[in-house]
Amino acid sequence: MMGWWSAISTLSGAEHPDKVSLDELMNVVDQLSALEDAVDATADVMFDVIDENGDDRIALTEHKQVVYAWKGSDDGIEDVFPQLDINGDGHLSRAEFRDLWSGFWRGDDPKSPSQWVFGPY
Ligand SMILES: [Ca+2]
Ligand SMILES: [Ca+2]
Repeated sequence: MMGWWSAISTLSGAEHPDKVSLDELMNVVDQLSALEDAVDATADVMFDVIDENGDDRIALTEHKQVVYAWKGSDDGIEDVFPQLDINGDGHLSRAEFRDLWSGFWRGDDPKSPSQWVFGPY
C-alpha cells in the first residue's frame, strides 16, 4: 500500500506526504481518469489509422502494414495475431484493440497479449 500512497502524494504535489487531503486525492483521481480517457482516445485514433479499408475491424494484412511501418519488419505477426484476436474471428474489433492498446501502455501484466501488439520481442 505504501507504494500506492507515495504515488498519490507525489502526483498530488502534497507538501506533507503523510497528510494527503481528500482534495488532493480527488485531484489525483481526476488525473488518472484523464489518463484513461487519453489512452482510449488514442486507441480509437490508432484503430482508424490501422483500419485502412474502414470496415471497422483490423485484418491481419492491415495490422502487418502498420507494424512494418513502425518497426521496419513484420516478422512474427502471423504468430501473434491469433493471440491478439481474443475471440478468434480472424479480425481485431474496436473493443479488442482498445483492450490491447490500454494493456500495452499500462504494461502491468507481462503475460498479457498486449505486449505483442507490435510483434514478438
Ligand atoms: Ca479493415
Ligand atoms: Ca476478434
